Amino acid sequence: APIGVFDSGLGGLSVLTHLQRRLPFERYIYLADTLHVPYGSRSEVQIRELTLQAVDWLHSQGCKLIVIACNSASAHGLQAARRQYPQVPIVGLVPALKPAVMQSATKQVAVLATPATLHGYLLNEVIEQVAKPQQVTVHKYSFNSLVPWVELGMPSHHPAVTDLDHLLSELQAKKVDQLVLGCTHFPFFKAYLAQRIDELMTHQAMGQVALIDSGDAIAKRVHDLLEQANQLASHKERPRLQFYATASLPTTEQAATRLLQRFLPELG
Ligand code: DGN
Repeated sequence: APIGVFDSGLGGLSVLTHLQRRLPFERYIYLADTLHVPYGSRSEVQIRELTLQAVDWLHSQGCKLIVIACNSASAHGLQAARRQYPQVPIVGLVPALKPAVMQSATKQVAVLATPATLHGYLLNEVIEQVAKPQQVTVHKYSFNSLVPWVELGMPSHHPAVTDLDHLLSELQAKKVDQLVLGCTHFPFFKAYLAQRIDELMTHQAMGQVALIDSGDAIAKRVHDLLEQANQLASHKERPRLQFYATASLPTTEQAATRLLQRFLPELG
């Protein structure tokens, strides 16, 4: 049986890549809700409804496990989805704040995510339980330009580039040394950020900033769950990947291909 992977758009492809690396024998069904992307600025009720619809569809396709590869959808739809489908393991994403808190020397960390994730209960619980006791300050950032930039396949001239540069100057001013990429769209610009940080460091305009995402931890979690349930594929299942989108925009397929070819080797 396949593993279902769902995101509001193409961001979840960053998670899919980690899954495919760790679990290369598995078959995957990827669902991008391109009709409704972006989720980040929608209401909690809308996000929950859309997430339930997506999980429902993946469930109807016979998925043995479902990954909600979107922090925004997990923040507002994970609990409801688990209640609705108790018989299927459902894995959700939360910004990887824990490792950031543990590794921070300056005790200043930043989370870059959508407003929905930043307001959500899942993240704020981790802030209370992990960051507060360590006396680490968590700075929250959100830019509307970032998700649409990735959905377009990251063309080089886009307002998102200016926003990322603005973010870096903020991080420098606040002495942040850990940046959590709290949206599955964001690992795609890891390489750009790393290069800019290097340039700024050369000019002594900035200290080192570690870039942290949840992709590999999620893949490990999925592996462990399937292993425990004795459901790991024992040989290569075909087709390896079926890609579905809720709106057939001609640009979606092009953008997905571009992201996978051009930016995936850099995901790290
Ligand atoms: N990829 C989603 C996330 O991880 O939060 C957000 C994208 C969106 O729909 N705004």
